[in-house]
Amino acid sequence: MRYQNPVVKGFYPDPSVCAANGKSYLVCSSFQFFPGVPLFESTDLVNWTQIGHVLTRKSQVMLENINSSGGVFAPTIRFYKGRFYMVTNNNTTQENFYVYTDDIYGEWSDPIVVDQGGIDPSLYFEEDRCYFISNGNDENGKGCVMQCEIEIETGKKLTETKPIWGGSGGRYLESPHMYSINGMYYLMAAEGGTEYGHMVTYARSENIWGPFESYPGNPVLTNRNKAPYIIQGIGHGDLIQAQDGNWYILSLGFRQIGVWMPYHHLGREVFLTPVRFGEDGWFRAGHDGTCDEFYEIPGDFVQKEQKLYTFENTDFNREWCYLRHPHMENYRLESDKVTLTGTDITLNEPKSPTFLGIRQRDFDMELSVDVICDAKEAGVTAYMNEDEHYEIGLSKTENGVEVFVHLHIGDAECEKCRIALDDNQKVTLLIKSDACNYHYYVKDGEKTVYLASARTKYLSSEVSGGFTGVVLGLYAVEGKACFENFCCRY
Ligand code: 6LW
Repeated sequence: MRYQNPVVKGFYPDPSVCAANGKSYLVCSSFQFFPGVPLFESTDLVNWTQIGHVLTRKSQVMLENINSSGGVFAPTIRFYKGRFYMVTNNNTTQENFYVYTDDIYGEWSDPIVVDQGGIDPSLYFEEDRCYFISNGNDENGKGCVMQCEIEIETGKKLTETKPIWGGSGGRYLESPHMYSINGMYYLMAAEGGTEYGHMVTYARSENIWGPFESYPGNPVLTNRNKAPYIIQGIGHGDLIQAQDGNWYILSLGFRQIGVWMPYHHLGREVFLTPVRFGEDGWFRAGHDGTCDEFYEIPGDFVQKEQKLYTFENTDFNREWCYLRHPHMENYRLESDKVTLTGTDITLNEPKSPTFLGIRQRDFDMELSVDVICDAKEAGVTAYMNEDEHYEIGLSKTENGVEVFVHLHIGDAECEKCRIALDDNQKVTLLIKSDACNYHYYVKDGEKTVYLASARTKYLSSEVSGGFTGVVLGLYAVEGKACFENFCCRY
């Protein structure tokens, strides 16, 4: 069957995947967004359906007043003896912790903290032993993969933490995962940093503590030399065997815009690359070690893509998210309607404004929503973080309602337009986007009135920094607003 990358679109970075009960499960990082760690299910590794989140209770994850792109870093999901484990790093508290569940559709446990530093923790189970792996530095301060054995019931370390592999020479050795395949241990990792130089590398050993021999063809997967090519940043992968015995890497990557000095604003997404083991026991990935947009793979399935997102066909506990820990008394979520009560917290603050977000999944999009505004400000934001975001919104004034388009780009703030509306009971706000621009409109009776445009470039990771991507948020500040007929079409 032919499929197209990315297989999960929009800001779903740092994928990790495991097989269980004839299906595959995938998790992603979530940073300052709540609930934490989106969770997906698949039967073919190409079609992924979100089934929920792992960190659904505030008590499982500290997000209070955390910085943007802090909070929940790259997770790993593993399945051992009927139990799922998700291990991650809260980068703000600098803690590595895991939670577990026996019911993938149910709640997960409270966190169990492991006293080993570094980011990108992973677990490897073998004969009732559990190895805890993360990135770190050796005694000379050089990046390396660190490992200890833990007691899985308590998280207690059973051995010292030891460096086991120093990588292939790239910077930012991250995302280590251990596998046992045909009697050998394979240790796969990311190097190069999570941007244009990103890559997947690996090493193998007969012993879980090493010494590890680097794959002579490292990096096994990278798009760093592929140009001009829309898919970049391929790295941070997890290896998985499909039910038919074939191997794949699920990794992050991003879709760049432009060729020279490119940029990307949708965040890091999930890409699937076929892997082949050679007679020599080394594996190779993709097309000469690169990830392509299209692949033909065995299997009788069709790649389906959801093109339409409405209140009715989504679930507030699945596709939608909040910033940090939301104050739920400010959200009234009904099957066809959302009422938000805005506080005095604005989108410019690294706090929890009244904000209900859904990832932007593609460049070309048409979003419309009807808003009844009884607030100082309410509307839709294309939100990268508190420093970079664009709004189309309504303001309730003494004389009625005004519509505005507001851009916030670092230290530059700009109101592109503000217009008093005649018919101001229920107003339809409209955004049309392509790769390079957002175009803003309001429906005034039967007429669609163009308001302003703004470049996607200034919401990109290259401008904003950090690890997130654009999330489309319904929001309100000081007062109530009701949103109906939400419709986001790709
Ligand atoms: C993550 C690191 C990385 O923990 O970015 O892509 C960091 N790699 O491995 C945040 O996503």
